[in-house]
Amino acid sequence: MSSVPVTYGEASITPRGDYAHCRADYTCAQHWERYTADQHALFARLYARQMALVPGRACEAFVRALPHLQAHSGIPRFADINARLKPKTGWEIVAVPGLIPESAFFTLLSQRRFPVTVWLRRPEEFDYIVEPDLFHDLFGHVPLLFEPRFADYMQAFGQGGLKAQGQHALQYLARLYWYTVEFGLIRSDQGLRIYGAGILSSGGEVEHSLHTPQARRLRFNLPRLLRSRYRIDTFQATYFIIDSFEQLFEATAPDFTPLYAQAAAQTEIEAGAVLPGEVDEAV
Ligand code: HBI
Ligand code: FE
Repeated sequence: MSSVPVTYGEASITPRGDYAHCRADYTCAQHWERYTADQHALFARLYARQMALVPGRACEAFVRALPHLQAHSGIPRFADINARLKPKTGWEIVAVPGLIPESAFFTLLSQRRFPVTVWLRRPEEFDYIVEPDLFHDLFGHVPLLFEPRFADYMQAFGQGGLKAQGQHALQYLARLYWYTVEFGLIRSDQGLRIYGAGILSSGGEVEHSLHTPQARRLRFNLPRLLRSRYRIDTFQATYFIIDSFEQLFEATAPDFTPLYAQAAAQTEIEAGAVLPGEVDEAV
């Protein structure tokens, strides 16, 4: 399987990673025994950096699930995490060489199989990396797969993605993924919290997402979100806030066809743009 350019957000990236040995569904072996001591140490440093940031800023379900990763001292075996994850929500993580074509990605999500990249960033990429690597996927995405309602949403998203392909609507689903799974915020009794993996695995965006006055924070509004463009190479300029994972799951339950038609008939909204009459949510 050769590495073909993959759409990631609004960019097309020729992914890093060894695709020569992956299966037809793009899954491969983790080869945990091949990670070096330096890579385990780098992973542990990334983990420690985020653990100094996420308590009090990540949503409760994320913080509660982190111990299931057993990742504080280095890179965990995916099989060990699956032994705890599968009984909880029916999800399992599968190893992939890196970014995979959208159809393969959606297919895995629809089967409750989350693709986790096997390669880890280089030390010089400690602070920033564009492509999802092992740390982003494992630390950012896997904890919330232990949360039943979010786990249901992720499978529904995969099923929706398979349907969207026939309707040439992947760009809209990519925006939904971006503004929820990657960069979503959620209301809690203790205040605004983060559930987006792209924020939770980032050294700088945790603070930015909750506090910077430069960013827009809007109530989750699906028609508005589906028109909203975004950037993959800077902190986000707009965030959407949900009230609960139930709200997210229910909002995405109906047939999206009319929503796609509505989005296609209206102009796109630039990242960070303010529409007349729109007000930011109180943070
Ligand atoms: N592949 N491994 C992997 N991980 C992703 O997050 C991913 C992908 N392929 C496509 C993709 N994300 C985005 O285009 C989603 O919006 C579909
Ligand atoms: Fe991601």
